Amino acid sequence: MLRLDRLVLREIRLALKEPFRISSGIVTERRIFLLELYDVDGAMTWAECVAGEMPNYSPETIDTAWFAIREWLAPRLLGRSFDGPEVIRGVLDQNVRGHNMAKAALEMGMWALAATKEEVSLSQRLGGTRERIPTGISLGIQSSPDALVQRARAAFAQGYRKIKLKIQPGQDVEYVRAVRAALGTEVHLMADANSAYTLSDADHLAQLDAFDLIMIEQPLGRDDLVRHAKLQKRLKTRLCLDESITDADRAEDMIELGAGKIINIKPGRVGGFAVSKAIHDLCERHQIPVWCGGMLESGVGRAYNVALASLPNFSLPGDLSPSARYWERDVVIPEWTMDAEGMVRVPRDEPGIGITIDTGRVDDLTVKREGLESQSMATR
Ligand code: OSB
Ligand code: MG
Repeated sequence: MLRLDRLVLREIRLALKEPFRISSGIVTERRIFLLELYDVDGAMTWAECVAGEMPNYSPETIDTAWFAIREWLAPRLLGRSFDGPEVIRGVLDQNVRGHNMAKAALEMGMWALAATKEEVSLSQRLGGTRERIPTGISLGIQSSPDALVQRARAAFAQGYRKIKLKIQPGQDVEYVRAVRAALGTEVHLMADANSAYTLSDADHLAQLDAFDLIMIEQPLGRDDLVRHAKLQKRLKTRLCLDESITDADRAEDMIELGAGKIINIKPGRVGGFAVSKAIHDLCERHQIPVWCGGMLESGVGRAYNVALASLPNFSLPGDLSPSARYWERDVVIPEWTMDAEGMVRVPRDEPGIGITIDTGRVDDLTVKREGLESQSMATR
């Protein structure tokens, strides 16, 4: 049984080693939203809400998620008993539309709390089977093809199993061509446009077919499954959807319409683990590969993504880069690492999320903190 009696919300600031640019914006310092969840029996876990600083990827931001959790979502969980984490999404969804990342932070935290209490790893609690996950890197838009080639070379040398190149109109075909020419045909390359194109760019995007990409991620609008289906018919390269897949029904729509052939599952974007698992299972039945995307998480969020990516149909490398790719120093001990074969280890033998939070460091980095308690706690 789960019963949350206290939550602590925190914002910490963590500077990226290098600014990360995608077609819709740039981030230099992450505003990271961490949560502490305390069960009435004394168990606790840390969780992360992956909403961004700006609403350029999804409509949510760290500020809207904080508000949604405090005002609408946390009050539904605090002080109530639940049989297990499987039921949490339904409770959070009742008459609250959207706010998936806010819902996910709580829902995933409840899965971790359950794993902690049952003394099993989060990976095992989710039904994960893999012990190591192949890792990919997502390279932001660079100032020139040469600068991108340099970063792609370094990533390849480090052992990454997949290299994703962010693209946008004006910085696409020549950039991808340069990387393919420099690294050769062995390396697994893909491109991610974060919705920067329209269907009228179809002929232009078809030029990318020459570079044997494993996929092109989210070229068109997030609400645009129909046009993605039209675009897919004009491309040899498989489309992968990210922003468009906000729930399991959208995944079904994608499959039915032929709007894409691969799904990037980010548990925050779909509102948590229950829906992530549903999408994973649906795709497995339809032989659609899935992989786990990233949102420039701290090591806390990474633990959740790694656990999810240990499910069997996560058959392509995830955007699960090690801590040192993002930060001078992470907030978890040990930091996340990748071996020379480009694999990240799943902490399957440790209960819960499987890493320790450097609480002293988190305290030092905290710029905003708010405690929420169940009514019964507050009055006793
Ligand atoms: O589209 O996958 C994306 C980061 C922020 C917003 C959107 C995306 C990304 C990434 C980063 O690609 C992946 C990572 O966390 O390493
Ligand atoms: Mg993406």
